[in-house]
Amino acid sequence: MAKYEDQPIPIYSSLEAVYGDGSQFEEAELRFQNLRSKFQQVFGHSPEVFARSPGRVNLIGEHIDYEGYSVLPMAIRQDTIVAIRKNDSGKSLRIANVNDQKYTMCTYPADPDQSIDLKNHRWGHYFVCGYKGYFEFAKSKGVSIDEPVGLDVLVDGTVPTGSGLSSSAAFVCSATIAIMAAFGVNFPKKEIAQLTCECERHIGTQSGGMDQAISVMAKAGFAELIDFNPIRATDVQLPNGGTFIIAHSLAESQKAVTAAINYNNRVVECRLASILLGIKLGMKPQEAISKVKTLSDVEGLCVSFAGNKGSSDPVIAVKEFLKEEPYTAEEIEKITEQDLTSIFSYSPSSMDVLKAAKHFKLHQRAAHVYSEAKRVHAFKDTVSSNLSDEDKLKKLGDLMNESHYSCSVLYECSCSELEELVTVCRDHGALGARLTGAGWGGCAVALVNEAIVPQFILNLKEKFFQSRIEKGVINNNDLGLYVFASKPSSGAAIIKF
Ligand code: NG1
Ligand code: MG
Repeated sequence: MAKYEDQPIPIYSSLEAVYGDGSQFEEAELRFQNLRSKFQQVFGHSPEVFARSPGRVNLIGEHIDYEGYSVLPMAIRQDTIVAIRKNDSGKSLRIANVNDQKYTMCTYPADPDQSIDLKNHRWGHYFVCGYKGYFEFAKSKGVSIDEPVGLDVLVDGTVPTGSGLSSSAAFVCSATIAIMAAFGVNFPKKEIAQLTCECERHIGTQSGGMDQAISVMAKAGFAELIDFNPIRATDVQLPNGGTFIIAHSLAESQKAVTAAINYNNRVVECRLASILLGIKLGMKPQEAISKVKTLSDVEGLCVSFAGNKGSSDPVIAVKEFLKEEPYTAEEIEKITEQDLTSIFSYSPSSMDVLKAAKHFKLHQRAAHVYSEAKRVHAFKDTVSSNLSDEDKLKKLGDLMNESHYSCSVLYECSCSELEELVTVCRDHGALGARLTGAGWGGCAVALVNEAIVPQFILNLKEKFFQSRIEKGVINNNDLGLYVFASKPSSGAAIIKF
């Protein structure tokens, strides 16, 4: 049998196969019934096939996937389901949502070459990412494509948006897989993981590939160590006795809208840090600019430098060669001997970053990335060590706390609500707690002894959520959407009844 990542997306004919036979199945049954009847109502015919893909919680390894480093997420039960049918009569993509109050129907031409209007963000843009990406991929694979046909699409997502749980990847992956299923094609999971990552970049964030990789390749019961170049997933069996609790800070992070000052800004800072390190460690400026894309590209040079000082830690080189005070563009250009705008001229979203940035904190960003990359391996090694489960959990908690500190202080991707939430988690018995996903809002993940889970959730309610319920930020009845325990769930699937 082909290796797991070489297998295509599984096609199931029953919901039990996807959702098990517990409460998740019952909920899924209702969702699929609703999707069918609503599809009929909106489009006048029934859907042909469904695809689902889950959100994820990242346990450790934040903001390092786009630098080429391994990360360690697990899929969560919340997912996006896309119902689809080819629509030969029209030449348009009609994208509707079961939540039509919040997400009104979006219509686009059935044209794979259309450009996405990034200045006017609409929820349907994520579907078009999948549509464009699929055609680019199919072309590169030599799949023969008929005239582009229209598609009718209905979406039902339960991953909270703007929460660092990858609602966007759940949508992009389920959309792309649904489109493939509608065209009757399927590919190995690892290729779909790569393709969907590229798809999502059409939305203007320079994402790494973590979210799509875990959404496509997850296996129930396991977290996954995800490696890049090439994408690979290794099962990680978490120790017994610990539960991961996800809690929402209630600050929504609109990454697609704030990319130029947050997410993409950090991607640009990392690239500049890696170019400068390359130059300081002996590369010619032009050579560094053309060859060095990520901090992982210059890690070898940094480690050799550290080796002369009796260490193997690349952060030693960061301390030696990148000053702590923020760099101005002019200071960097003196070293690169080239204008920043010409270095990044290939990337419109990076040009937006340069326009918005006042300075660049290269030392801090590089120190975060190299130290976080190490923590991922320490996490994985702890899990597979001979320690007792109790000692493992304690060590994993410590690593999560260190990761949060680094995200907050060095990478500056936290916010006051997340700081408060993480503190409340730790004050009420969490072994470790950290922001998860891109940050600047969204969720925290806490590792908690199984025995205290109910009390822990009650404490969070009282100390973090109660005042927000009173202010009307959220409704008491919805609390379960904002704080919940999570088990590693399964990855993407196609469902055809
Ligand atoms: P979220 O915020 O969950 O969408 C983003 C990126 C990831 C990764 C994390 C930070 C996208 C689609 N995802 O996740 O690739 O870089 O931030 O670790 O942009
Ligand atoms: Mg996202």
